[in-house]
Amino acid sequence: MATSLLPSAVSIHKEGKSLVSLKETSFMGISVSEHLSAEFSPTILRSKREFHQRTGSIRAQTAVITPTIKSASQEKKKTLRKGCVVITGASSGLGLATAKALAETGKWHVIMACRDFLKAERAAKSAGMSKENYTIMHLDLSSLDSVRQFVDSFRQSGRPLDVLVNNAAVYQPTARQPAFTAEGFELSVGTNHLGHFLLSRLLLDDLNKSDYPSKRLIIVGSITGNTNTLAGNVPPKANLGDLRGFAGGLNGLNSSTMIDGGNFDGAKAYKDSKICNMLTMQEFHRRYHEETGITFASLYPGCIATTGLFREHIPLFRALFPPFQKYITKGFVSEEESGKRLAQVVSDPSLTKSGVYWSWNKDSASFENQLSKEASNVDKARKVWEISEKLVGLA
Ligand code: NDP
Ligand code: PMR
Repeated sequence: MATSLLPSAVSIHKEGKSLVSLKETSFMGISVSEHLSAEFSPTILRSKREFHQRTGSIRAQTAVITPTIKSASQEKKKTLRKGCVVITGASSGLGLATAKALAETGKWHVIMACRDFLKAERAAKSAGMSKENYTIMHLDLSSLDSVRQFVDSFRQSGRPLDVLVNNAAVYQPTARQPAFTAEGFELSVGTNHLGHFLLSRLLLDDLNKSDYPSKRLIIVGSITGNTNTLAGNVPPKANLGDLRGFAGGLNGLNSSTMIDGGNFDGAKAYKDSKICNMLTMQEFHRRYHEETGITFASLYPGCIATTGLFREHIPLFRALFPPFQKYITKGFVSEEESGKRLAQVVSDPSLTKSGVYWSWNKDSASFENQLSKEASNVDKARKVWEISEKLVGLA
């Protein structure tokens, strides 16, 4: 296949460096400040050559004329087709661990939708994933053009879409000034919520077309966006307010960069983005579950205190956070364990219920958890949906 035809085969270079200055930060009573030079390395995009054609067996299922005399081999093919799952942000942490867990079963082909192709390739290799079980495709969720290009490239690959996992996220707890997406939305909500919102809306059709027995759309949520928990009450607390900043486009020009219209706070913006993720999952469920049979789900995978999510936090935080979660809150979970949890939400036959926010207890057994009042507010979910549609150009 001519890779040059694919939008994702073009080389794009992000230019420049950005100097992010960190504000005075205190963790457990100790106040620290420092400066971080965040260098955005050029992103090399390549497209994989191994675009396997969709097997005849997938099509054959819809073209069987004499269903009464299905041969044993047809039945076998039906049960043996590999599922195809797209995981955003699969180059590290939870996304990588999930990709690995699913690839290892031999039952899944994982599309690792990542902004840094080389990083993803190295990560997949060092995780020991074998080549026939994954494909890396470029996706930068902080650019809506990139989201659209990804959808085009994915469609050109000819693969079916059986499960979509919206996992990628950025967290900027120490940024003094807001950063922005290509379209000028505050970076955390722009990437974690709006990028995924457009991706999910565009790929809903593809999911709907899949003939896989259980089609799922998963959006990773978190405890810290839920104010009905101790973790969710650590300041700054998530709060979308009356959505005035969101309605204004989060651009810091004619509106606030924060959804509730307040002053910029990177940690709050992340938590707000997680509420949007959880509200969006429920709104998808209300609008599309009955009609499509797709399972919509969110989850809190546990506190994976060692991941790259905390890369912009101060070194003291990064050093103390894992032992704090391990020995004090006991909420710590390893990347491997969190990957197994998300992999369950992708493929476990017992987790097909839609509209659910999954969590796991101390014995690592899954249960349906309660969302906070705000993260389950039906009216707010509808408003967030409608504003998001406008911001990403769907309405
Ligand atoms: P990581 O930082 O390890 O992983 C985040 C992934 O998102 C990385 O692969 C990163 O890519 C990718 N990403 C960031 N920005 C973009 C972008 N613009 N376009 C495409 N990909 C992007 O963090 P985690 O694994 O911890 O986080 C994964 C999910 O888990 C998030 O949704 C987070 O909210 C959630 N979560 C995490 C918890 C934790 O304790 N760690 C707890 C609860 C939820 P790159 O490698 O190029 O930086
Ligand atoms: Mg929290 C049961 C208690 C619990 C749990 C499960 C978490 C998870 N945290 C808990 C409690 C506390 N935290 C307490 C008591 C404090 C005050 C010392 C505390 C502090 C704290 C900070 C400063 N915690 C944090 C931070 C972060 O910067 C992390 C964050 O909010 O990222 C958005 C974080 C987290 N605590 C968690 C989890 C899962 C996180 C991070 C990841 C996330 O929600 O995505």
